Amino acid sequence: MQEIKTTGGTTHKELDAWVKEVAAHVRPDEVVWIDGSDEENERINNLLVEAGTFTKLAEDKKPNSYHALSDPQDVARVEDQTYICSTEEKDAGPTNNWMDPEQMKAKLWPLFEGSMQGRTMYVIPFVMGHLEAEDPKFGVEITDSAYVVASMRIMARIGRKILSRMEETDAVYVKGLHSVGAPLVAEDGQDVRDVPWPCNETKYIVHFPEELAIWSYGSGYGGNALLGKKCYALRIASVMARDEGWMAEHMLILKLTSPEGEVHYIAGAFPSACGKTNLAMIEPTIPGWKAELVGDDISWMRFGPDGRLYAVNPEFGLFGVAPGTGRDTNPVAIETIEQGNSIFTNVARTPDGDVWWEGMTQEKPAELIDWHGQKWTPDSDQLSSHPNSRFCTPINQVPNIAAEYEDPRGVPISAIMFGGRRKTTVPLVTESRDWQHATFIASTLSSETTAAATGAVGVVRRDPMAMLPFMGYNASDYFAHWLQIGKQADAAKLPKVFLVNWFRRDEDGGFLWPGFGENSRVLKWMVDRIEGRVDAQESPIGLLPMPQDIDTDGLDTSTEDVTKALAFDPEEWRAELPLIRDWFDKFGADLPGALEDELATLEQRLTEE
Ligand code: GTP
Ligand code: SPV
Ligand code: MN
Repeated sequence: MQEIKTTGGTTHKELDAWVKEVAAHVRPDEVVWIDGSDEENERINNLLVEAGTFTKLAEDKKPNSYHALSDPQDVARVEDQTYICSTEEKDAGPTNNWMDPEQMKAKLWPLFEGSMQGRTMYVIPFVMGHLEAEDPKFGVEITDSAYVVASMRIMARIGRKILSRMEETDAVYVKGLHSVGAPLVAEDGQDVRDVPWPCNETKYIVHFPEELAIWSYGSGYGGNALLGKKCYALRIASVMARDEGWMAEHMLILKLTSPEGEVHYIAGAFPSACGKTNLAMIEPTIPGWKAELVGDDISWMRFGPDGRLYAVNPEFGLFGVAPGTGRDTNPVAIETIEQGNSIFTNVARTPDGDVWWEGMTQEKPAELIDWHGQKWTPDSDQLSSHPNSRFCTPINQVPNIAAEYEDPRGVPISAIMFGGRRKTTVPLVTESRDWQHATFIASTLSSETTAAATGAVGVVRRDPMAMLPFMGYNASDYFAHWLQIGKQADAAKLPKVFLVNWFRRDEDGGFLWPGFGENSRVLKWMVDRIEGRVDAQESPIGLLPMPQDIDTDGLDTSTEDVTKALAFDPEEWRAELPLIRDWFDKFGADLPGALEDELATLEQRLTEE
């Protein structure tokens, strides 16, 4: 067999063998091991500019930053093509697509055959979480996409330093294999011209949790292609967490300091495009409160020696929804991206080499190149940017990043929020009665679907723990794991758990609650509850704030709207019961009895109301 030209390599024998085996099958022109250096990054970015994938933004607008437009068919996660291939179907559970692992490989391995012809095969060593962690979680992504290399460099700790540690410890690692599925040689041997965003109509995002492997084919989009993120840090890691007694969750992590100097770390689970990044970067509107960012998307939590739950953000960058991000809504994000070193995908470009998207400024620019690459003016009846367009930016550029982000031990969590987009029914804030009730609330979390995944937008679906698309195993077992975490701990040391909804609407469709920085008022109430400063009122769905305990000083929203946002309406909740019942029916006898009990209690309380 002919040797394939290779730059770099490894002394990790098993890794070396795997890379060679893959290379022989996908048949790239060359193999390049990614070292993570600045020179290498410059080379990759230049390649992407030459290929037409990247347009460099003006240095005086966004230094060292690039604009990319995807194929219009490759803009979001493909949940219907995402699989958990555990050996037993039961281990994938009723919420995941499943196929027998051998059958899936028999289907996919031929797709990968020759799939990298005419391209470079990159090998990216990475670690999710800290390299200095007690048990660092390594991964290697093989990819034929330079865009993925450039993005992974921002989103994860990658390169030579990671690989050296893997070699020293002969580390176990997650094997990520990714191809855009667009070889540059046709079946008849003719050369194929490359396009700026190669991808394939056929897409598969496949996880083999028992083998710590991920195979992703056909897409270049973030969550489908940056395998350290959702595929590893949530789907595969949730399986590791189940087995090792910790938690891998779809949560932001926020450090909050009250005017009295009390520090609380709060985690929050919201489905995709429902407000995690914005809340993680909140600029409180109430005087004296300080917020700092620890994480905006993923939280790995385990018990510390003091019996509290500690959270780590395993990521290195932010992959944020662009539309709606503006100086008035999320000034911290704007300050972060202004420092540059970022990739902007499927947003609009301005004539002077900057980017723009809906919600960045109140006033629309006179002229843009839209996300289809077409001329756009404010008269256009189309959006300039795709609703799931994204900024990808280094986390260390966040001006108010908490110093604890760097601490491999993580931060002790005082409260966990669950939230979603609900036009009706779900009040602004509700506190759970205890961990079992919290698990019930989380397991029945619901939200209107968004553009972060392909498919219909705005449809209410259950999204337990905001993890529906990210659980790497059976949801019933996942609920049982949550209940078990509660049993393991001293109840007094467990985080308090809250349900929130920033998205309730009035009859005219307007938001009842202004959201964004004003959400600090709700955070303040949570801290008051944690500190035992205020009482709450019992209701069938949990504990509700006394109206006077939500600080509305200086709030530019009518008392009537605030009251409506906070209201618990028994009628609406009675209408919710059959939906929750339907959802639980999916799990049959596997559903933990404790959750069944909680639903029975809710039904009973709502009937008595
Ligand atoms: P993923 O990165 O996909 O997981 O999304 P996310 O949960 O990080 O959501 P993000 O913070 O990016 O917000 C998604 C959209 O919701 C953006 O368009 C925001 O402008 C909007 N949004 C965020 N917070 C609020 C809020 O408090 N109120 C309202 N009305 N909109 C919000
Ligand atoms: C999400 O969809 O939840 C995201 C973007 O954060 S992605 O990385 O594509 O999953
Ligand atoms: Mn986000």
